Amino acid sequence: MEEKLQQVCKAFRIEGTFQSYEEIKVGNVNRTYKVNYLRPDGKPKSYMIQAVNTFVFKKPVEVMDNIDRVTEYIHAKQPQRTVLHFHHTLGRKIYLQDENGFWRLFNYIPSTTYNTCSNLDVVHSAGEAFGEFQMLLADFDARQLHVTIPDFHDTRKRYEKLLADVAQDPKGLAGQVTEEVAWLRSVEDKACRLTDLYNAGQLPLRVTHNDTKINNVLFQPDGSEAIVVIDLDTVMPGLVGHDFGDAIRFAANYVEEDSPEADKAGVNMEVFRAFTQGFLKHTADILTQQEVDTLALSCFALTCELATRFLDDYLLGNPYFKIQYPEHNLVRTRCQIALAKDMMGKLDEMDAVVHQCMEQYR
Ligand code: GN1
Ligand code: MG
Repeated sequence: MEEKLQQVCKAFRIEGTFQSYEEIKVGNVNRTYKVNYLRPDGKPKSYMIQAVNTFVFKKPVEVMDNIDRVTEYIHAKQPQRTVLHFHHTLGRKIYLQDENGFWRLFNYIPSTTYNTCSNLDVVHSAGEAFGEFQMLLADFDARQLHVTIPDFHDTRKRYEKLLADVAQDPKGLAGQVTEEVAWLRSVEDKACRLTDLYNAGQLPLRVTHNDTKINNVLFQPDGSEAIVVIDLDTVMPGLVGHDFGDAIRFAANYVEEDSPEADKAGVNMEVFRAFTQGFLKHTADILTQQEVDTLALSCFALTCELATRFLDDYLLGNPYFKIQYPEHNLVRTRCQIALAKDMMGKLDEMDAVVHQCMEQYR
């Protein structure tokens, strides 16, 4: 690996001498490495290299094009803001495609990240960061972006795919998951309501991040202040509920998304409130009433949707999500289902918090 990473650095014209590297084990899709260099002036400098998963991102050049457009747009509006800086190859490309894969390289930003988080200041900042991202792109024409993963958050289609794969059962695993499938089916209409409302023309299409896990926000190394939103791979046209719902699914859960202790999963309402307050601070002015009214529901929708995705991947032999052990996707599924069940009982309470926070800003 070391040799490959050095080759990549060379292609991106990194100067100095290679010191060391480490794999950064975050993300369920791409592989990420931090490489440490000594610059010609003797100062240390680190870079991040990612091998983009081309099974997931079938058109990685379009992914990079979306990222480029969106970061340029934000940079033009707020030049002082930190953005990810992707290096260019000699051919002026921000990626390198070779026989080993699809590579990109960006500056390492000294920072801290969080997975589950009970520090409410951090959660509030994360909400602000994702809300601000949404707000800054509110006037960006979503049609300019490539749809890099078609139907990414089409919950109906995710259900259809799961049920088709349960029927086909290529690995003979469906018998193990009848309970999970039955529960997901029992809530299908509720889970798909966001998708249905969009299809009925009742929710506006926006530019969305689509992967708003709190660990996709970099924070100041020693504090709770957010620096920048990262992982723009799935920036695409989408619904505000996709960003809000996915963020809550991840950050407000008492346990990590793949916790084997599914019985401990559930929404921490304090975290929910802190994130919502942060998120609405920048978005209250741009959201439609229907969008506001469906924010709580979107959390349930996104949680069920991800459960169908994890379960489907399990049934297919895990071609999509990286796994650390054979049952990993099943464990993830169970944890998401447990969270969704808890959300069902808290929907009214969540909705009330959303409306209280809106009152604060309107
Ligand atoms: C994947 O790889 P990562 O962690 O950025 C996935 C998201 C899921 C998430 C669940 C392109 O994101 O949709 O919500 O795992 N990304 C893609 O942890 O499918
Ligand atoms: Mg991602």
